[in-house]
Order: sequence, then C-alpha cells, then structure tokens
Amino acid sequence: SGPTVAVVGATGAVGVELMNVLAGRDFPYRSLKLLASRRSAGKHVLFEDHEYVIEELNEESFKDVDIALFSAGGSISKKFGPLAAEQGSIVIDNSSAFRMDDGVPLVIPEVNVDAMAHIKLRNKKGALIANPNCSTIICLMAVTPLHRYAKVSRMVVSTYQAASGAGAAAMAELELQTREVLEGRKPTCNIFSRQYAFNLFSHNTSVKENGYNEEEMKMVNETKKIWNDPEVKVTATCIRVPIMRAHSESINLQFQNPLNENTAREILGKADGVVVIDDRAANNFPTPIEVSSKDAVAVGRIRQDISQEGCYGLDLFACGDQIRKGAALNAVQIAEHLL
Ligand code: A2P
Ligand code: 11C
Repeated sequence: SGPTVAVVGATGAVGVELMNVLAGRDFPYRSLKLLASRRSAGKHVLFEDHEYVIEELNEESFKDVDIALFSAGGSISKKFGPLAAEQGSIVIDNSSAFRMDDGVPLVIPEVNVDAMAHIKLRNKKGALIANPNCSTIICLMAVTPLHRYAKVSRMVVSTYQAASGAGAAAMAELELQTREVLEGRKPTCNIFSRQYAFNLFSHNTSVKENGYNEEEMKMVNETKKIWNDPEVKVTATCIRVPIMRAHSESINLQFQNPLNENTAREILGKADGVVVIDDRAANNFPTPIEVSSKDAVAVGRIRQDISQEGCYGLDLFACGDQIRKGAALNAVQIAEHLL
C-alpha cells in the first residue's frame, strides 16, 4: 500500500496547495499527518472526506513517516529536516536550507529527475531532496528544452514576482493595502516595509556584497547545479510586483549552437509541463492571471534577439504559478517519482 505522508507547514500558502495537489493527482498516501506550529495545533481540517487535527511539529513527528513534505521556512527545515531523514523519512524540502549541499539532489522532474535516481522509498535510509526556488523552476521549465537542443552559454533573467513567494501573510497584506489605497487610507506595512499595492520594488531578500540579492543568487547558483554546468553564465534581476500568486520572467538567451525562433517554438510546443502562448497578430502572450492555479508554465514572446547578430540569441517571456509548479506541484511530482 501507499506511503505515509506528513506535510510540515500545512497551514501555510504552500502547505494548503500541497494538499490540493495530493488530492487532485490522487496521490496514493496511506495516511496523512498535518504539522504546523503551536499556534495551529488542535485546529480541525476537513480534507478528502476526512477530518484531520493539526499537530504541533516536534522531534517525534516523523516516526513511521515515509515522505515528509516540508514548507515551513528554512529554519524549521534546518532543525527538523535532518532529524526526519535520520528517522528514515524522505524529506522533500521547499526551503533553501539544503539546496546547494553536495549530496542533496535539487530536482525539477521534467529537467533532471536522474539526480534523485539513487533515492529509494522504504529502504530504511532516509534522505533529503530539495525543491528549487520558484523563480528557478519557472525559468528552467521554459529554457531547458531549448538548452538540450542548442546549449545555453549565457542567460539574463528579469523577474516580476508575486506576493505568494513571501507567504500567505504577504498575500493578505497586498489585498489589504489595495483596499486601503483605493479608499484613500495609509497602507498597512507589516510584511514589507513599504507600499506594495500599485507599486513594485526590488526583491525583499538581503543584498550581498556583490550587489545581487539572495533571490538573484539562487537563480544563478541553482541553475548551475540543476544543469550540472558550472560554466553557464547567468545573471538575474528580481523584482516584486503586486500580483497574487504567479511569477513572470523575461529571459534573454545566448546559445552555443544554432537555434531559430521557429524551431524554439516547436520544441517548447512539445515540452512536458509547458504551454506556448505566442500570438503576435492578436498581441496575446502569457499573463500571470491566466496561469494562476494552473500546472503548466506558459511561454511566449519567442523571438530572435536582434542585438545578437552573428550569434544565436533568443528572447522569451514565461509565467508560472508560484505556489503550484513553483513549489507544491514540483514537490508532489518528486514524491510521485519515489513511488
Ligand atoms: P502556523 O500557521 O501554525 O504558523 P507561509 O509560508 O504561508 O507563511 O506559511 C508558513 C507555514 O509554516 C505555516 O503552516 C506555519 O504554521 C508553519 N510554521 C511556522 N513556524 C513554525 C514552527 N515553529 N513550527 C512548525 N510550523 C511552523
Ligand atoms: C519569492 N522565490 O518569490 C521566493 C519564494 O528560496 O524557496 C521562495 C523562496 C525559496 O519570494
């Protein structure tokens, strides 16, 4: 029979979506344990005709758990992830805690599922598997099919990131601020220290000595690890925009080998988990609203980069649901590969 599953952070934006995805894909769990902080312990949740009681996460939580889906932030993952793995669980972790650790596969199933081939369910040994950052997942879903064909030598990404990446409380703050601004009131700034509604700003992670923020460096470093290509050149500028739950990305590519826009459109049209929306006549291209709560990453604006004459360059625009493919769906797909 199926594995026993625990969701850590079950009350959060990603945790709730993890459960939706498990149900929507008929994931064959034998039992499900919902874990969160003391604040939520004891709350009742109705899920798939079953009433669950949220339990407080503690050292004993992982006894007899085959797969632990973690989404309660990096410090919780650091404290409890290795502990769960030591007790035999396979931890699929949404945080950045272990992504760059040697020996921890960083997996997008459509891109590099081979990286987790050595990890087997119920062989008494637990393991850690990391889910990449949402911006990296969305970007590499759009670019990897082209990379396989013509090998990317340089990638320049600019992101337009939704509130959901900063959690359920940030989504609530965007909604509240929007009301407040429309009513001529001063916006409440608890999660972000500035007006978010009707505004945009550089990503809220801290800026490093090299001038890049943490989100940008995640895109750079995770891409190299997932593609197993330390030489690929990547740069990123990450921006938070007042959108609820889907990230958008403008992506400029330089390839080593020939690739024109028509072939690129054809390749992306056949790629798993990707839909092409690229209607120049109707000026219809991907938007974050239409991918919200959807599984596929939408790609469009596929065009030859006119500034790269004599080399092989393309521009793209991609949108993907941050909570689904950017987090929960990717994690559940990883779990499905363990079955
Ligand atoms: P809780 O709702 O009990 O605070 P989001 O990313 O949407 O903000 O969600 C964060 C998730 O992480 C929530 O489910 C939250 O539970 C959980 N969480 C936060 N702190 C802890 C903790 N100390 N122990 C367990 N879960 C935690
Ligand atoms: C954001 N990418 O949109 C972040 C959220 O490393 O998993 C996820 C952070 C991470 O703000």
